[in-house]
Amino acid sequence: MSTAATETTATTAATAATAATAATGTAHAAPATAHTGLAAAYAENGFAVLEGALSPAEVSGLLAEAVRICRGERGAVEGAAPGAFEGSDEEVIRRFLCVHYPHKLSALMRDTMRHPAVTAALTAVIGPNVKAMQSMLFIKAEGRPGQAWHQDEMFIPSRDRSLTAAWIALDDATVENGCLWVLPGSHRRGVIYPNREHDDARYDCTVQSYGFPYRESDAVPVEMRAGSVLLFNGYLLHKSLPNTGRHGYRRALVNHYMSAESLLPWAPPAPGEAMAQADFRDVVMVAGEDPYRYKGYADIRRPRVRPDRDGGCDR
Ligand SMILES: O=C(O)CCC(=O)C(=O)O
Repeated sequence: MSTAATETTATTAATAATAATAATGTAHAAPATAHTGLAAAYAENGFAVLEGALSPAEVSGLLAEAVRICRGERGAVEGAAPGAFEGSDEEVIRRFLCVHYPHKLSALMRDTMRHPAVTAALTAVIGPNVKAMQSMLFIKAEGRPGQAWHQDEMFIPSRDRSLTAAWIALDDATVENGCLWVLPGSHRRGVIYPNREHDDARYDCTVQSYGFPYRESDAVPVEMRAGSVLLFNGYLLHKSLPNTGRHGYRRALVNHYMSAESLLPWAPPAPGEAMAQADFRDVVMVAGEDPYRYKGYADIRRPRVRPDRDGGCDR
């Protein structure tokens, strides 16, 4: 994997705040200076953009691999509709909103979890020992929904608030095609807000957060070039809107990480085990040492499609 083309910069809120200023006339995030370090800006805002972290060749390789995954050439994808793998590449990939756990199907996706530029940034914001537990491959063709306001720690709990997403843009992500929107600084209170079902057709079937002290007008779109990576904290409120482009995709690969020191209570404890000891071991080490290596590793979650609104929300 090449690092030569990698210019990892802590552009962070400057990019998003500039975008927000352009979109709404108001800067919603504290402006970053050229001297703002990645970790400091991330701590302040809850997110940071690594410009050009992946080379164009790496992005092309991932896009080609995405086609193989959606064609079923890398193995079974649970929940794929009958006939989903048949047709032209274009017909096939647009049937998928999102495939969960592509790293379980593809060595390239697994290797990308450990991309050197991303790993360097992760160790700066998390610490020296980092593990991954989830990947998601979004295709999101035109007309497909976004995901309502949420915090990732509501779904993947860490014990030390270290959950961090690396959202890798595989197409230029724009407001039109459904880039992420964030509420800068919303991670800082360390509160998990309540969530509920919704019937808003702009969003997929995932529950939405509510009751938080921020307004829609505080939200900032994070437009990014393909190959750039958005790191964001698991307590940061974020959402995405539908792809309203006339044609095309908003593809992204999203990997989730936390400190290797944190237990991962992502499933009920085993019989006889205390809740406080629950530790989901279907993880991939990406940096440093695993203090729980003695427990061994598991292969539990299966690659699957994410339900969207085609045919309603089947909950
Ligand atoms: O990419 C999207 O549209 C949603 C992704 C997201 O919210 C997440 O990765 O937590």
